Amino acid sequence: MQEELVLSRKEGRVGILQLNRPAQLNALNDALMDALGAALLAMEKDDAIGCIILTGSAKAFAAGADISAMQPMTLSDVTRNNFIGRNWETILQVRKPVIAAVAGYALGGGCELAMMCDFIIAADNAKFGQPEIKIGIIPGAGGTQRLPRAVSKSKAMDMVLTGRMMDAQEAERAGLVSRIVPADKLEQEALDAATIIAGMSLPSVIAAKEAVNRAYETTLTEGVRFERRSFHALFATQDQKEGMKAFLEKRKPDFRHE
Ligand code: DAK
Repeated sequence: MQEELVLSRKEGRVGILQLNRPAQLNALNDALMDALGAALLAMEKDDAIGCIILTGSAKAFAAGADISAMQPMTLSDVTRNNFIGRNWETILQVRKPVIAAVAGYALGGGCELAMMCDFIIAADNAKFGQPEIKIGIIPGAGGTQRLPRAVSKSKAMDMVLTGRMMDAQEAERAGLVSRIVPADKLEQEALDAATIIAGMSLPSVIAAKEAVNRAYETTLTEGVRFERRSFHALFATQDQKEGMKAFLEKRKPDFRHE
């Protein structure tokens, strides 16, 4: 029987998805991306999940799109089948936070997938890169757009044009990852962060994610206006009343996600 390409489990209100093609360093093929999309959408629908972790193996988050699958593809193939567009960006439909927990290689499509997550926690052995130029292509799943926004134009150009990797320390200095942890603590650190987020009021978590993402898509004035509307709207939730009441009563809030 074929191993599942994406392993899915729950820890409390946290959903954990693990890419599972270890022999190919989690190289991303169509079947895996279909499985990942389906698993993400199932967690998005599940009221018992408030935050999602996406991770790989100890050696690789994902070493990129599957080169053996891509090598024979023609322009006609990739255009007709909407290669990448069809199933690689399902993660962007998920409104709950998705944390990338990255150990080992996050290269090419793997780095792009990590950047589509809301933030990246890196193991100290993580390596990031967009090496597509070395195999005669360029990043095709947002790397040329998200990397400069994350690390500046100069560093993104360096990475995309030379194909070199950056280690976890450089990635943290550049702002690509939010924190670095020892490799053997990665799972726990990601779970701790996700558990904190999943314990917040889900409507405010969704509003917060949407507002931060808006910063990438609009002007400062429009972004602040958008934030203000969402901020005002949260006063319609029970959880806003409960959160503030609990603070005043010096107790933990009992959020019902309503
Ligand atoms: N694809 C397929 N197989 C891969 C792979 C990949 N990306 N990366 C590794 N593997 C396989 C290796 O072939 C090897 O398989 P066997 O020989 O054992 O059968 C196995 O995984 C272990 O790899 P290595 O033996 O190479 O392991 P090492 O530790 O020596 O080296 C490495 C690790 C990560 C440095 C090396 O494997 C490597 O350089 N891998 C390729 C990294 C890479 O170039 N990634 C970018 C792929 S291109 C598009 C949109 C997006 C994209 C493309 C088009 N369009 C819209 C058209 C995205 C493109 C990419 O991501």
